[in-house]
Amino acid sequence: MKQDPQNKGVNAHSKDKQLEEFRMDNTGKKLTTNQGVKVSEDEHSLKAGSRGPTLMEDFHFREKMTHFDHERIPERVVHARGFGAHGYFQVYEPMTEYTRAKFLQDPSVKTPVFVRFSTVAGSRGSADSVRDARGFATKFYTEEGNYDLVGNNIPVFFIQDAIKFPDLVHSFKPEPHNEMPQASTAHDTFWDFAANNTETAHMIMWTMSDRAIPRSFRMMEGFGVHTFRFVNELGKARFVKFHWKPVLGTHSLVFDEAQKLAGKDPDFHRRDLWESIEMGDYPEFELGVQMIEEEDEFSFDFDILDATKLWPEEMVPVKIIGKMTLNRNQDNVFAETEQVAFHPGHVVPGIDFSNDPLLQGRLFSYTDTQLIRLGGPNFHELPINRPVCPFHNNQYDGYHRMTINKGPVAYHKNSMQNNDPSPATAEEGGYVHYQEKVEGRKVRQRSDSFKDHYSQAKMFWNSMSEVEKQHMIEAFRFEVGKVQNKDVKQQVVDMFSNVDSFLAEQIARGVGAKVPEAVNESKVTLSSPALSQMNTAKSPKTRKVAILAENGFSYSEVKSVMEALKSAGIMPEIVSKNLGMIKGDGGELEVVKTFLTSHSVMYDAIYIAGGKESAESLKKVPQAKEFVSEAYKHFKTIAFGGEGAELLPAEAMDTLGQSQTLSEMGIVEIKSGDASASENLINSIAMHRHWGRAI
Ligand code: HDE
Repeated sequence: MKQDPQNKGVNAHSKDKQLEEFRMDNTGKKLTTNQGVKVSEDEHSLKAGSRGPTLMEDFHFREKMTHFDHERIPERVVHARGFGAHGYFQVYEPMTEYTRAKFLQDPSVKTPVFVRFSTVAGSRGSADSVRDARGFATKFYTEEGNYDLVGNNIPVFFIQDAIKFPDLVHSFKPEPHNEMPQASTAHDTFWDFAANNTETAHMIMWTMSDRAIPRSFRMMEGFGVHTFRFVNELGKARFVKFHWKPVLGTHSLVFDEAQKLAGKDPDFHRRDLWESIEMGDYPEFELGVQMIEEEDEFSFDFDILDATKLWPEEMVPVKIIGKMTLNRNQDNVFAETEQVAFHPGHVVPGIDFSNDPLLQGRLFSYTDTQLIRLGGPNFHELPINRPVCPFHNNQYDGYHRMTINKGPVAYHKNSMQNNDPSPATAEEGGYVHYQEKVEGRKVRQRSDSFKDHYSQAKMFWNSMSEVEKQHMIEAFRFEVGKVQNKDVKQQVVDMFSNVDSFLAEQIARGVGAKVPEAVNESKVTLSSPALSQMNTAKSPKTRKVAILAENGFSYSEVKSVMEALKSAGIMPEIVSKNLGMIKGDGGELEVVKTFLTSHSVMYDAIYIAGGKESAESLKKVPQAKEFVSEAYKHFKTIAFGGEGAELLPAEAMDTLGQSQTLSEMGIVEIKSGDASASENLINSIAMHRHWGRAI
């Protein structure tokens, strides 16, 4: 493997170029063994007679079978199900004042990145749309080495000290005696852990909110969670928290839809990511930082080292410093998504750690887990993990070593090799740890400043809209309702009465527990508008619309709506009873999905085409009616042309003709020749969901 000796010229293509040396294309090639010997036959093992036993000397059979037998590696102990994509990152303006990190200096430099999105609890084959936190891990291949920002889509964590991580994970994974349930916290052990470890309260509020069922990886925020440090050239440090803000805004599914998707399309999120990149709709995320001066470390009513606390954006503004664009799908999921090895300890000069006890423990865990998962200490040599800058040291040998290190010297200091490879000074780019003064007795204790478990949980609750609060109540009722142990249910209700008495009462009523009498709810009145998804960016771009049509549909109407949608960056698809062409009055269109191969949960909006004959035949298809009623139930925009109105659900029919109510309800009438109709539809789709229809 060649390395760029000058360490120059890292650009958006550097990683792609490096990976190219490892890519293998079998087209037009002869089949060989791994030793390169051409194979003459690949369907029959070598036998003593056509009905006789297989012979040991069949090296082709043995090699093929042995390799197959060893194809699997252990899945990640958490975040097992994930999906990656390549792209690049560009800073908007030099960050010299705050950090010396080279990739944050020059706005003309495109630093290659690989991102892996994941769920946390489920196995590698579990469904994408489950209620869970999402991992959002980014590897920046910078000219100074790899920097990993290993975050989640939730800004806080369940626990404060890493030593509790194995307990937390054991509680939410399937229960060991019967290995149920898969990819879900809706079971006794998780809620038992929660109620007996009340530092979980804040993150549970997030996982019971819509944040835990994102519409798309492309529409969720990312957070570094911990407090890190930026350190500039002069050695001045500031505390920093990292944020990713999706350009399309932060949007969620509704729970019923998420649950149905888990069956209808378990690959919903990876398909969405893959397809959007294939179509050139590149996902974009802006990088933001919140910074706190070292001297302000104790100016807040929470401890900035406590990972169960966020820094309210209204208090500590998020400075947007750059943008990441994901523009290339991986070539091979195993080689890239599965073998990529992230580690929050992979930092570059200018980025340093804090004493957050959760972060400190992570700094141990990630390399340790790669050793078992990737089978030895040389996982940094795997193509996806290699830095794009040179790397030299005296670490030799080990399983699967690929580098051929030359010469007899594998130690430092030495005279035989002029002391090479030699340490670099800070000026030469050497990593110098921030010289934080530390003093203290060795104690197994947690700081008193970590003891408040409820104030920010309450702030989160205060920040939700009424609709979001209702969703949370339903999520709690679902999850705690699945708990068998009555005592655990009561403990959970009692715990959340410390957050909000109304919430606790609602959970209690739903799960058959007692409404707590002695309520000790948090007195916090603060709310943070940034936490509500109602205040997010709205865009119609990349939304998917199902057009329901049958023979006899109104061709000119559908054609003009389709064109308008496409030019707004929306993806329309014709859904009908059968695949093939359908005839309208004036032309034909191709059906790409049927009521069997798709479902309304796979779309953001639907449009029932006008045309008497089309509407008549759609009415005879029960799945077509279900398609519409489900879209209605999931608060999605529903458009109709002419007779298409006959498929609208009864509640929607009642409002027909009252144009004000119609648009509030997200129902759009397409009148032929009315140019504003398509525009109304596009605006309605951009709203994401129409909560005016709620409850
Ligand atoms: Fe992780 N975490 N984690 N985690 N984590 C892993 O590393 C761990 C935590 C996160 O796409 C593991 O390579 C400990 C917080 C992501 O490959 C493991 C603690 C956050 C991913 C591990 C935490 C994360 C992981 C399993 C408590 C958000 C997937 C496989 C101290 C900031 C990365 C692996 C990928 C994966 C340990 C808590 C994010 C076992 C001990 C907080 C996104 O090393």
